[in-house]
Amino acid sequence: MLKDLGWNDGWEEARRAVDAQAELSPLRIMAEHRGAYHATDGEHVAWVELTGRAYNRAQDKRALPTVGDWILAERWADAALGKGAGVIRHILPRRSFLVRKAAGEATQPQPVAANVDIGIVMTSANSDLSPARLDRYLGLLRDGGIAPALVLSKLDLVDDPDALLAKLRDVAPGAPVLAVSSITGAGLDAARALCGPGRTAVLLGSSGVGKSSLLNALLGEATQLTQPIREDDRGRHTTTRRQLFLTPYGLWIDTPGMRELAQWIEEGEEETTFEDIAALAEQCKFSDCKHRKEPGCAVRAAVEAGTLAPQRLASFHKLSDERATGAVKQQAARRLEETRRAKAKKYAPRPGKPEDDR
Ligand SMILES: Nc1nc2c(ncn2[C@@H]2O[C@H](COP(=O)(O)OP(=O)(O)OP(=O)(O)O)[C@@H](O)[C@H]2O)c(=O)[nH]1
Ligand SMILES: [Mg+2]
Ligand SMILES: [Zn+2]
Repeated sequence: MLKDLGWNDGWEEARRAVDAQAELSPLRIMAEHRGAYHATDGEHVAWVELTGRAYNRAQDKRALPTVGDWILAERWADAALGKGAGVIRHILPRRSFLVRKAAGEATQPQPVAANVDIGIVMTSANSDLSPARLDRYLGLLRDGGIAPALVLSKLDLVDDPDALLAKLRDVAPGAPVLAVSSITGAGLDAARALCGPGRTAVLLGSSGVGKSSLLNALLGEATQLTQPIREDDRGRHTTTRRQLFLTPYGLWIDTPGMRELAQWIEEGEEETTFEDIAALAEQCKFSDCKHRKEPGCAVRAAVEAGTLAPQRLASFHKLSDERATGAVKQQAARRLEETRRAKAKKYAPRPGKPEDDR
C-alpha cells in the first residue's frame, strides 16, 4: 500500500497539482541503476525510466530522480508484470533533500536521498571518533532539511562508552544520541524507534561502521537484505549502492560509506553549519577574523570562558582548512580544463578551410 511508503494527504495534493485526474501511478524510487530505476507501489518492485528527452533536459543530477523520490509514472501496470519499464513523467516536489559534493575531482552535486525524515549518522565505538567528520554530515543534513540522530555502533567492543557518548552529545546538542550493537542486540529497539511506519530514515557514516549490519539486525533476518554485494579483499560485504528498504519499522535507506565525503561548497554555508560560532564572530574585532591568533577574537574568548566547546572551534578550523584545499584543487582543475580547451581550439581545423583543401 502507498501508505506504507509514506504516502499521505500532502502527497495526494502534490499529485493532483500535476495530474488532476490521477491517471499516472505514484511510485517511490528504491534504487538507481545506470539510467534506470527500481520503483515500488508498495506491492510490486519494477523498472521505471526517464525519456531521453527528460534526461537530456536535466541541468544536473539534482533534476533527476533519486532514491526516496516520489514519482508519477505511465505504463506501470505492464512494468509491474515484468513487461518493460514504466515511464517517469513527474518528480513530486521534495520535502527534504540530502546532497553531497561528488567524490573525486568532479564538482557536480550528488543527490543522496530525497524525502527523508531522519538522518542517522553512525560512528563505531572501536575507531577514532572524528567530530569534524560528524559535523560535516550534520551540516549536510541541516542543509537538506533533515533531522539528525547520532548512533554509536559496535557497543560490544568497548567496556565503557560513556565518554564517547558525551562527545557525541557535544557534537549535536539536542539530537538523539544512542548506542547499539548489532551483535548483542543492545539498543536496537531505540534505533527502530528513530524511524517507524510511514517514516523514512537514511543511514550515513564511513565504510565499515556497521550501517548494513544495523539494518539487518533491526529486521532480525539477515537474508532479507540480500543485495548486490562486492567481496572486499577482507571478504566483507561493502554496500555499493544506495537503496531503500520497506520494513515493518518504516523505510530505511542504506548507503555506501562515503569515503570522500565533501560538502557541496556554497556561499555562506559555515553560517548554517556553525551557527554558534557565527553568532559569536559578530563580536570579533575584525570582520574577517579566522578565530586563530587575531586580537579581540570573541570566539576564542568564549572557548577560554568555557561557554564554547574547544572541539567546536577545532571542527570549524578543520573544515575551513579542508575547504581551502578543496577550493585550490577546483581552481587547478578549472585552469587545466581551460588550457585543454585553448589547445583544442589551436589545433582544430579552421572554419572555411575544408580538410581536403589542397
Ligand atoms: N563487533 C561488532 N562488529 C560489527 C557490528 N556491526 C557491524 N560489525 C562488523 O563490521 C563490519 C562492517 O559492517 P557493515 O555493516 O558491512 O558496515 P557498513 O557501514 O554497511 O559498510 P559499507 O557498506 O562499506 O559502507 C562487518 O565485518 C560487521 O560484521 C557490531 O555491532 N559489533
Ligand atoms: Mg553497508
Ligand atoms: Zn574571531
